[in-house]
This record gives sequence, structure tokens and C-alpha cells, in this order.
Amino acid sequence: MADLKALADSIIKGDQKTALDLTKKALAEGMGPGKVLNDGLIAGMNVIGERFKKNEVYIPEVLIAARAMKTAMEVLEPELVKAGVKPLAKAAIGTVQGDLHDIGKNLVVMMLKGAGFNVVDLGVDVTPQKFVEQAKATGAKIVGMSALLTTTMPSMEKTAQAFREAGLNVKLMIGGAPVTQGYADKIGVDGYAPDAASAVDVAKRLINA
Ligand code: B1M
Repeated sequence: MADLKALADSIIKGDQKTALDLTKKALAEGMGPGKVLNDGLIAGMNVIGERFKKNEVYIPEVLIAARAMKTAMEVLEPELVKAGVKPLAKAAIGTVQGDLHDIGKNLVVMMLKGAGFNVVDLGVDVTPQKFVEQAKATGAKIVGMSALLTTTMPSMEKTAQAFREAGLNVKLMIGGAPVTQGYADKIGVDGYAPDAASAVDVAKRLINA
């Protein structure tokens, strides 16, 4: 019988081979792909997220865990589609116009994927117009903006304004080293997260709001 606790542990350790083998074994034994995802892969990523928040692990461990999850997802994803397992929600995340920093944004993308969101990565230097167009095109319910430069933070405000003008029903969340809750309140967005693990909590709160 496939051991989902061992699968979660393999994600926590970032052990790609074991994660892949245990995922294949669970599916071959007829276990539901949703169960493998939730009680194996996501359970492991949740532990990493909590440890990251408490500074018990750092960026390299998160990246290694995310890589193991990605490897296992390659075999799990087609089965999830076949079984009709729905993602939590669709989210579109990008680094704002003028800003090329993407390491933090990529971590947020990985953690959201790890938590069961369907994430569209919009890349870097994303204009307000592109955020709006992509939210429309993808049907994203959450749009996330990342900025690492004080000089590019105003692009978050412009993007929030562009969403208001477009009248789209999406939740906006922001983050990045110079960004604060106070700034989020000032520009009128729905959420702010100080790190990638908290971004998952905020995104879950927003889809339930
Ligand atoms: Co740049 N850079 N950089 N840089 N760079 C900083 C940000 C800087 C603080 C360095 C410094 O001067 N001490 C400074 C900004 C000063 C300021 O505005 N306050 C700076 C500068 C000035 C610049 C240039 C202007 C330098 C120049 O050319 N003169 C230039 C700008 C280019 C541009 O963007 N147009 C530039 C360029 C670069 C590189 C290309 C060399 C490289 C980026 C490579 C890349 O991203 N692919 C780079 C790097 C690596 C850094 C530092 C060293 C590291 C940033 C990083 O990746 N941190 C940085 C100094 C530092 O922080 N020590 C610096 C790790 C990452 C995991 O953290 O991105 O904060 P972070 O993400 C966190 C949270 O913030 C949060 O979750 C993440 C994980 O916990 N988070 C979100 C992020 N996005 C979120 C979104 C959310 C929620 C949470 O919801 C949607």
C-alpha cells in the first residue's frame, strides 16, 4: 500500500526520485489522484511553507522541495485532469512594469502551485494593461503583483487602478521586499503577504472572502 506520509516526507526532503516513485506507486495501486495530491504532495509543501515562515528552512530548501513536487506533478497532473479534480482557483502572478526581479515571484508561484492553485506565471516587467488582459484571458480569480524596487512600487498602484477601470471581479494581492501592509491599504488592494508561504494563506483567504 502506497505510503502518503512517506510521499509528504520526500517532498519535505526534496527527494525527487522517491517523490516520483511513490506517486507512481500510489496511482498504480488505484489511489485517487486528488488524495495523492492533497495528502502527499500538498501536505509536504505545507510543512515546508510553515518551516519557511518560522525561518527553520531557507530559500534553497523551498526550491528543492518545489522541484520534487514538480517532478511528481508531471505524472499526477494528467490523472488529475482525467479525474476532473479542480484546482482551488486560478491565479495570475507577475513582477510589475520596470522590475526584472523574479526570484521571490517564482517562489510565490511555486508555493501557490504547491497549495493546489492553478497558477499562470506572467513573468517580469508586466504592464498594467497586460495584467488586466491576462486576467481576462485566463479567467484568473486572483492577480498577484511582485515588486522589489521602491521605484516600481507605483506600478502596483497603476495596475490596481487599471483593474478598477476595467471593472473586473478579481482579488488583487501584492508583495516584495519594499512592500508593506500599509502600502497595500494605501493603494486599495485586497491582500499583502510578506513571504511566499504567507502568500498561500492570503490567497486562500481571498478566494473564500
Ligand atoms: Co536588484 N536590487 N537591482 N537585482 N537585487 C535589490 C532589490 C536591492 C534592495 C539591492 C540593494 O541595493 N541593496 C535594490 C533595490 C533598492 C530599492 O529600490 N529599495 C536593487 C537594485 C537597486 C537593482 C538595480 C536597479 C541595480 C542596478 O542596475 N543599478 C537593478 C534593477 C533591474 C530591474 O529590475 N529593472 C537590479 C538588478 C538585479 C539583478 C538582475 C542583478 C538581480 C535579479 C535577478 C532575478 O531576480 N532574476 C538582483 C537581485 C538578485 C537583488 C537582490 C540581491 C536579491 C533579491 C532577491 O531575489 N531576494 C536584492 C537585495 C536583497 O534583497 N538582498 C536586490 C530573494 C527573494 C526570495 O526575496 O524577492 O523579497 P524577495 O521575495 C520574497 C518576499 O518579498 C515575498 O516572497 C518572497 C519569498 O519569501 N514576495 C511576495 C515577493 N513577491 C511577492 C508577491 C506576493 C507575495 C509575496 O504576492 C503576489
